[in-house]
Amino acid sequence: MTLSAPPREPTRTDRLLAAVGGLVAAYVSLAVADLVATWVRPEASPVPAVGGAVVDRTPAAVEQWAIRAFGESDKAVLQLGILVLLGLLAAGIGLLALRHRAAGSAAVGAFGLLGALAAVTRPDSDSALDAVPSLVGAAVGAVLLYALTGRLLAPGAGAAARTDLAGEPDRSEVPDRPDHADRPDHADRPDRADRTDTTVRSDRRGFLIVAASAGIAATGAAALGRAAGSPVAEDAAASRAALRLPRPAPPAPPVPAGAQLRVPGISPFLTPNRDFYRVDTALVVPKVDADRWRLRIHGSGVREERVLTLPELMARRVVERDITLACVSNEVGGPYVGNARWLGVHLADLLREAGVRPPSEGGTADQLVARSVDGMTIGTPVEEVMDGRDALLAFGMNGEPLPFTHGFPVRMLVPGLYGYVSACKWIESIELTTFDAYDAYWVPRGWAAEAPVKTQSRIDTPRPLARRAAGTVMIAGVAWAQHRGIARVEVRIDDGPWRDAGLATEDSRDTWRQWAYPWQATPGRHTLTVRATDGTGATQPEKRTGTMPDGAQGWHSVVVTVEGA
Ligand SMILES: Nc1nc2c(c(=O)[nH]1)N[C@H]1C(S)=C(S)[C@@H](COP(=O)(O)O)O[C@H]1N2
Ligand SMILES: [Mo]
Repeated sequence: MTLSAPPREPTRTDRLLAAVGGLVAAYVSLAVADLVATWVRPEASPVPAVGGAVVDRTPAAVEQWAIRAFGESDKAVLQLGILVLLGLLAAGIGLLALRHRAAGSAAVGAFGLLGALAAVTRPDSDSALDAVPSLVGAAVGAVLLYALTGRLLAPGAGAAARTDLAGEPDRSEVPDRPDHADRPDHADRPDRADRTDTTVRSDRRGFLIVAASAGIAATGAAALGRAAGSPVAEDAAASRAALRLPRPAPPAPPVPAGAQLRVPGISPFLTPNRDFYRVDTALVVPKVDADRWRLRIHGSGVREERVLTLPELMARRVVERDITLACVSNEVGGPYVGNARWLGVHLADLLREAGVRPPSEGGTADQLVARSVDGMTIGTPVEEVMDGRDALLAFGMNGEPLPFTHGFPVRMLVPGLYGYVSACKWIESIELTTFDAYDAYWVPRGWAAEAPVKTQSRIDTPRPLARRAAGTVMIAGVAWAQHRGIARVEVRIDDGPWRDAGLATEDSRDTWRQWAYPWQATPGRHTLTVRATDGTGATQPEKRTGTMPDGAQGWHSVVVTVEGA
């Protein structure tokens, strides 16, 4: 056989298989990387790492749109998007490998480097080890792709037939052009074909066997890895299970009985933890080991830098407070608000002990920047934190340690401020600085540096487009204006007069307040509208505005149909 035999043109089936080979190699790479990441650090797995890098570089407008369009599934959608894009690229790399075997593997390696780069440049990465999952995954993928395309690359059948040198065409060959007639009718002898590089033939059975076994092995290994769990996450889960919450002194009074109205469909006064909304940028929920957790307090006006452990924090005077938390991304009538009973310590006391004074007392720092283990930065006005309100470092939520999704082991909370400027989860440090000197995470993304909660009221029942029988229909919901309190809620039917709704007993001015209005419903389509007045006497403005830059406002209304008797 001579080397001058023209290589066989890849058939459509070869191309299809090459693309499949690219996909299998990518899948195996990711599964291996994910498995390695369970030992290194789950956040260092390539998809969340690249996803995190994408989130951080996403323009504010796109991020806003994503939150609006996909709500709390925005992260799932992003990861799915990355996987789809990766799938297309992987198929392309498979095709490239068919043209140039080494180039295909090099491309897989390049993606591995990209993943590794994303992992080590994440703000929560503190070790070059984070590059390992992507690199190991890519190495395995590159070798696999090389092996797979080796099964396909063939000067093979067509050329063989023409030159009558190669001997055995692949029996499974289905060329684009019908040239079966030219084929010598020889038996398949793969061993001989492998010996001379000019007689390489498409070994599709071998391809499928390698692809399937690699795919199954990777899936199995990944499943085992998941089942065994990440040692990192396990330590954290064990530390949470072992945590004994301290008792508040004095114990908080129970929620007043009248704070909870008996109206079906109304939001419960206390939101159960599993129903509490979740908004954050974390693609993998940080699992912090409480035994290793430390909080560092430093910066302008701090006499001496302090580092606290969780037992030290819990040994302080512990308070329990009901506080309603709201997200600035909550549209009028939206779901990103919840109310819980939090257990924690007063942040202002800690700051005073450290020597910090608020600006009104001549303090040098007007901004407190809380930083989380995953690199989030949240800027809060020092004045509000120290003005006597219950700004907390919280470790308990509705009677249990904070759930991982809500910031275990410790988060911040400042009644009256939106979460993005006050409620840092997985907190690890507090720096005293100025608004001039530092922009926290959301600020360059178009959100206001300071953002007190705007008064909002929401109709929980009836739901939009509900149908009800004529007669008494309870219209009910919640209203909130944290730290100012809710003084009045009014309801309007169509263009009628505003009528006072009944208010549930106030728990505290830092919590939302339920309201209800018994409506004598008449047949037809009706628009129900609500508005609230806060403790300062300010009534919600009618005009709706979007959430950017400092929170939505406007009246919430729903349209319902009342059926005749
Ligand atoms: N570390 C960290 N803390 C965070 C965020 C985040 O993305 N990362 N999001 C903030 C925002 S925008 C809100 S509204 C609240 C939401 O808290 P929840 O998820 O417990 O409801 O957390 C805040 N704390
Ligand atoms: Mo938020």
